[in-house]
Amino acid sequence: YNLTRSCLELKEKYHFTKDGVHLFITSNGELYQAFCDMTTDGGGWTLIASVHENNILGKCTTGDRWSSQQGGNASSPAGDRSWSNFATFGCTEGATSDDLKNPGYYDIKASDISIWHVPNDTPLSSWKDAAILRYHTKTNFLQQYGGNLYQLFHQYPVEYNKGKCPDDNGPLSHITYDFGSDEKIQQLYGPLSHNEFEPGYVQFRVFNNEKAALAMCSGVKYNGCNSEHVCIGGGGYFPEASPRQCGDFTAFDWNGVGTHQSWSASKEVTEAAVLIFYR
Ligand code: KO2
Ligand code: CA
Ligand code: CA
Repeated sequence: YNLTRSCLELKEKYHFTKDGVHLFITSNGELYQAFCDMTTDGGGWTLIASVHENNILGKCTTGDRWSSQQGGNASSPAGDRSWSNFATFGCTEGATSDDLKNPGYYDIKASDISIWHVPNDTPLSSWKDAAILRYHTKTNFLQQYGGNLYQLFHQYPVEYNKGKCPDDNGPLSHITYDFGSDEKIQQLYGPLSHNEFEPGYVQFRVFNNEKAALAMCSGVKYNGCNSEHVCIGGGGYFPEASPRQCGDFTAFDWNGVGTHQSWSASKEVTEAAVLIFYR
């Protein structure tokens, strides 16, 4: 068959029905492989990224590709800019052991996203069964923001001091659960965070009290302004107790790593990669 640009195209043109890894081509002719979820809600989902926390105690250090690998510093307010550039990294089979960003992130024109929270180091064949949460949007919201996250984040830059909480927080969509529930999301984050969010959504580019920018609140709509304990990815500067909130999983460890006390998230969510699919 001729190479396609997404799992959706592969499904529609060639009727693939099983989950697995396939070869794709971008509009410029770049080849890459990606995992397809061909079963959830009719399938056609392309895995384009994963956000993985390799060391929650490393504050914007090596491995913090979705925030900054250069330390927390006001002189790099947008950090490594991975949300809005053409850099790619990682590989599909390593999506639960390191960060992944493939060319589909910017090349595919999509309508919706699907998210799986998968325990670190889970092998590909077990991702779906091992996931602690799986959900997707069905609102076609991405169409309004250029068809992918690359375009969305050009409209809503992930950069310190580009806006304030909550007035300048970015787009959101309602989600449908494929595995999990609102209650499960509540359980995963710290008790003090519960007063600040509403489960059942995914939201992009939110600010916190100190005007630090966070990229994605996965599973929740953030109403409060201490989003650094729940939302992931971000710019390169988080003023509060700098650099303690800087990193891919920002300040999930504010009251201890995995303690689930006060603002700290559970060990379960702190040690699970966030896999992002387009359709
Ligand atoms: C706390 O005790 C504290 O945390 C706040 C953070 C949470 O994101 O902004 C402030 O730093 C505050 O000064 C204090 O350190 O307050 C409900 C209050 C929590 O962790
Ligand atoms: Ca990382
Ligand atoms: Ca705070």
